Amino acid sequence: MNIAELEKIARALVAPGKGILAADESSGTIQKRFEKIGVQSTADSRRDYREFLFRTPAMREFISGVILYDETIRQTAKDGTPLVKIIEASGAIPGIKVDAGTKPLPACPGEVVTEGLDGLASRLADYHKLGARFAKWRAVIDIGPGIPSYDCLHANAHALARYAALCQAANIVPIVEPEVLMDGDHDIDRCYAVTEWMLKETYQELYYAKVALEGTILKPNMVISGVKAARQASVQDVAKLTLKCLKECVPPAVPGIAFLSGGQSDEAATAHLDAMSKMGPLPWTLTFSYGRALQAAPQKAWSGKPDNVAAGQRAFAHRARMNGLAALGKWSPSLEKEAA
Ligand code: 5MM
Repeated sequence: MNIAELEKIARALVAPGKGILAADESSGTIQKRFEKIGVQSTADSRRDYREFLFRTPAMREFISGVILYDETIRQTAKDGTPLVKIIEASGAIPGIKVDAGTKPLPACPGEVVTEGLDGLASRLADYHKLGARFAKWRAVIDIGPGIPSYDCLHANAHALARYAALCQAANIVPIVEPEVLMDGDHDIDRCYAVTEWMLKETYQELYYAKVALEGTILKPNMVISGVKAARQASVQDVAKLTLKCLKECVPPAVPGIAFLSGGQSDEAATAHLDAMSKMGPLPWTLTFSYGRALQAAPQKAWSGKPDNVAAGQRAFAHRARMNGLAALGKWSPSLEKEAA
């Protein structure tokens, strides 16, 4: 493990005004996204879509890294150029999702654990050869009556730590993603309590697994009201409580925190990041690692039609720019009207 090299990559992923494009939808998830826009999900349609995203000129200015799915890291563009090379040519770092998704956690009704540790060391070595310099593993924690349980948080935190240690041994920066879902009708205080508990467990397990925090990135949820909660917390409250929770739990050795969007609207995800960035100085750099909040607009604009590729790229460039500004605390709602 080369900690200096890992730290260099981690810091590049959270370079000022840049963030991560989470384009690592598994086949099932991308199919659901494509169904919404009336596009059949095939290897070619997935390639065409991702190729135009990665060829968008705004990548150079606002995107530091791209998280890929196994299929995508091996795919070539229409002209035969590997998609990884297109990402590298934009100045961004290729990354790879290495978890194998969630499975029900025995004896814990309604709870899941993320799998994928078996054979991970050799998969990481292969991915490094294919160009990946960082990886991602997502743990999923649901809030509901009587859940989450300690068993669920512990099992998921332990798996995250095992994954992170294996990544570092392969000279790959682990993005540690413990996602507390925003589904449900819980209030923001309940989200705070569960997020704090999961982050405490995660950093404890990372310590036991001897993970060098300097060579990691945290990808957390924001502390936010459940989507079905009667009262939705304000942007300022989300920003204040998220930062309070992160300061309680995340050591300053971590170079950066790249939030997931989790189902927030595009503009809410941007507004929350911007509000937090304006509340600095902070011990770590804040940025985005959004999937839906970066891609919903370009998917809609494209809708699978070759003639709409330019419109799709404009929509992606706009969201990338809005979030790049938000990472610097320089966004304002009026900028949204400038959608190119
Ligand atoms: C892009 O979506 C990712 C892959 O999801 P599946 O494994 O279910 O296909 C997802 O892990 C994503 O990277 C994060 O959850 C952040 O995405 P959002 O949409 O929450 O910003």
